[in-house]
Amino acid sequence: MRTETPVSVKLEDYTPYPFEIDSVSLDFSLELEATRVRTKMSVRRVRPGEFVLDGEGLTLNDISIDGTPLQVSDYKIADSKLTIADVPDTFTLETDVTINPKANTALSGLYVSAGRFCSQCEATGFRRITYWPDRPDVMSRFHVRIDADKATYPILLSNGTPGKAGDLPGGRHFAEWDDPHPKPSYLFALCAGDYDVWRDSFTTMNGDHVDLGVYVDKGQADRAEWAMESLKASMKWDEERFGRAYDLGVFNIVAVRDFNFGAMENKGLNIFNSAYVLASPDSATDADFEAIESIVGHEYFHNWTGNRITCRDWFQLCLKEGLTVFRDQEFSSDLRSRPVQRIKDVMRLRARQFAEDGGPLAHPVRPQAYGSIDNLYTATVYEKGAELIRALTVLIGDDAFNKGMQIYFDEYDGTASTIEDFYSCFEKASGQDLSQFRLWYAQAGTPEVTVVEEWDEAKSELTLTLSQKTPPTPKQDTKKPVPIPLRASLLDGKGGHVEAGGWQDGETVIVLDEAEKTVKVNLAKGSARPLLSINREFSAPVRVRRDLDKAGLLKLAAAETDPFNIWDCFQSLAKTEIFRLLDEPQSPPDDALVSAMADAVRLNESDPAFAALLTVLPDVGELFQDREPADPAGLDSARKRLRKAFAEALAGDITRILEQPSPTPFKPSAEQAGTRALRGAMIGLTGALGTPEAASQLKSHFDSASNMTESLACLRSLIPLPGKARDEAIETFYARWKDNPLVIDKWFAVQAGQGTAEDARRLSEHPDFDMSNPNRVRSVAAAFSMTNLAAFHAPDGKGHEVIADIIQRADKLNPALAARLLTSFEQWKKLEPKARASAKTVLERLQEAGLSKNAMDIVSRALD
Ligand code: 0A1
Ligand code: ZN
Repeated sequence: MRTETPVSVKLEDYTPYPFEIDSVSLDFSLELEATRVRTKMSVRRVRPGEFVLDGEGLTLNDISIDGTPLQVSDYKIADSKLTIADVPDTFTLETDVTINPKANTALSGLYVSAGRFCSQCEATGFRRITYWPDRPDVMSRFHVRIDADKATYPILLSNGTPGKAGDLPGGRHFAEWDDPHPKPSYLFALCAGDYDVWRDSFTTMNGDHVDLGVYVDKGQADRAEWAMESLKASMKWDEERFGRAYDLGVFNIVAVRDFNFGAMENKGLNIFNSAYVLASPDSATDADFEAIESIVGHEYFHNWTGNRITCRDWFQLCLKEGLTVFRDQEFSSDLRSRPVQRIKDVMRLRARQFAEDGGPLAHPVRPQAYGSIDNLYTATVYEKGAELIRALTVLIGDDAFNKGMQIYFDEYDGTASTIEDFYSCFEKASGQDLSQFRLWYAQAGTPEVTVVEEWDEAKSELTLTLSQKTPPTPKQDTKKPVPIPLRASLLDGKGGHVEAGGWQDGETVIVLDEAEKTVKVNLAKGSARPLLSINREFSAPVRVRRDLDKAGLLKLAAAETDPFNIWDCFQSLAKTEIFRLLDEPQSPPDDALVSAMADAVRLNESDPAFAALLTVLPDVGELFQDREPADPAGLDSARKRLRKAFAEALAGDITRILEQPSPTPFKPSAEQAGTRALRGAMIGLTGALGTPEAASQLKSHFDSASNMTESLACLRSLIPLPGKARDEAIETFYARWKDNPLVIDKWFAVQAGQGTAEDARRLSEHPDFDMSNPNRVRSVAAAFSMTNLAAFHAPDGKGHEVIADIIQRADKLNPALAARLLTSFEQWKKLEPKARASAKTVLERLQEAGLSKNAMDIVSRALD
């Protein structure tokens, strides 16, 4: 048995590095199985302490100080660290190591994807390339020289701007790259191979010229156009919104098929999962175009929030990630529809982060300790981290927020900073003490806010009693109150606002910063009782509990002026109705509610992207969070009954909308995407009807679809409808796209996302299933375990077994991937007894069998 119980790293143990390394030269001689890396660094002592470097899986050929080779007795290599006992105060260290990129299946460090070299160094990949103090607070100027076989690797890229290049004997060539900006090692990047390039340029607001390139597989350059457009839009947006320009003459993006995450913000050389670069109208959905735009933006925005100002240590990860997610969400809101973007962001937050916060893997946005850094790239750090920045803007106002950001950029440029540094800027800008707000970063769990209203008719006075409570989470039993900024408004029920003393334009921000708070609002004598709209635009990441019944919620939905809250009222109504249908399996869905839901869709048809969101019922993952013990299969069938009734109520509209032609020629614009989103919603509802006629309509729509959004929507809707139409669609789709891996990923995912455990197993045995490719593994395993909860958590335990088998195989190659897949078990304690027992057995079996450090960290926390 192999049990690598992770040792925990603690925030309180942080000590600064005793040395500074002003500059480093890296010399790569690329060979698939034996790459030589020669490193030369100028080291300067700045405080007392040992000279220790990190290094993992390196074969050390030579090591010298100031040109004198070290003897084996001069240094120690143990536990992935190289320690040199006696070093001068200033010296040059040279190392020469050999690494094997081809054998690197973990995709961390330097590895090979489709015969080309690429690197991934966040968080601790650089130590798999050379010996180095691999921590973000050691920042250095990098000079890189790469030599390689010219015919196989004609393009050699690294960070910064290109220097000398030329031919070498033996068919080899070399290229040099210089990055003038000091950076931590996690931002180092190298790519080498044969690519096609989509080129363009950008002139910054300072008049500087920037050469832009998107490097992709041969023959695919035109599929990089949208990524390039998104990059230029991002560069312009950061100048206009935050006054920040790009700072090098070159910005390159390289797309790779094998990548553990979405993309990586390496300085001047972003490396992307090809799923977030390549797009063409026939092969990419609107969701793909939107994701490319937002991820290109995200990585570009890191140039200021992450690269120029980086993190002191990995506990501060949210400093760059939460802030950069906030920035990319704002970018998408400005380019597309703000309310639609807000709803999508909250859907994602509730599905992923609220679930995480409510289970055994819950952790604060800035934790005090972690077992494995790779497992800290979570929805809590990213999504809740972004919500906290948004809540800060509500708390201190946009002007103080913008001022604080400028202080941050100006005062902390070139540093490795902390959350405290960041908040000091907003304290300066707003004059407010934000120490209580920072508690949000230290406490895990989603606060629950209860709102009780009392109306005094005689005094025309509304009394609001607001209270907050954050449930216990692992190692945190009690919580202190946090400041919760709730945007609020009083509605007159006729589409307008009621003027209340001190509320500007009918709106205010109530800051609930105690366990309980009472707010009295006095209205003009004789006023009718107003309706309260609260947590408008989802101003704080909390669950709001209100004493509103179905009639009250319907009335509020009709009176609401905030699109987010309109959508949210219907979400609450649908949720309550699904729970009722689960508890009363014989009872039909409530007609009045269903027709109100259908009316809301019709009423908003002029904003089709918003109307499409009104057709989406809360998914099982979200419903799950409110039921203990949770019965995913029961919730799924109750949800399907409501969805079928909803589809029946919209039958005429479905036909009418789908009879109109899809917009041509295809453009990935927000406007066209909105139209297609509503059409896609109608295709989805056609599937929910579940009749043979529906299946044949879907099949004919599938056959004539002119874009991937609709083609995939039809395929998705056909999957749960067994029969010839479905089987033919599955086959035709495969035959048409078998040479396009990104589309075949979708083909796997739609089937795994709606099939049984047997289907998931069959897909994992398909000849195109590839354990070494994270996208393909996720297209089966994550689609099944994270979006198909009824089948994954089936009481017979078969769903758990199939995923556990995939995880065990994946872990041997790629621990970060396996650990991420394991998080799908995070809700196991909430399950009904049979599924709960099966999940426990499977987790214990995995623990017993022995797993990587990353995977063990998740399993042991889940079982705790
Ligand atoms: N910083 C990247 C995310 C990322 C993290 C780790 C990676 O490899 C282990 C790769 C990417 C981002 O926020 O986009
Ligand atoms: Zn990021």
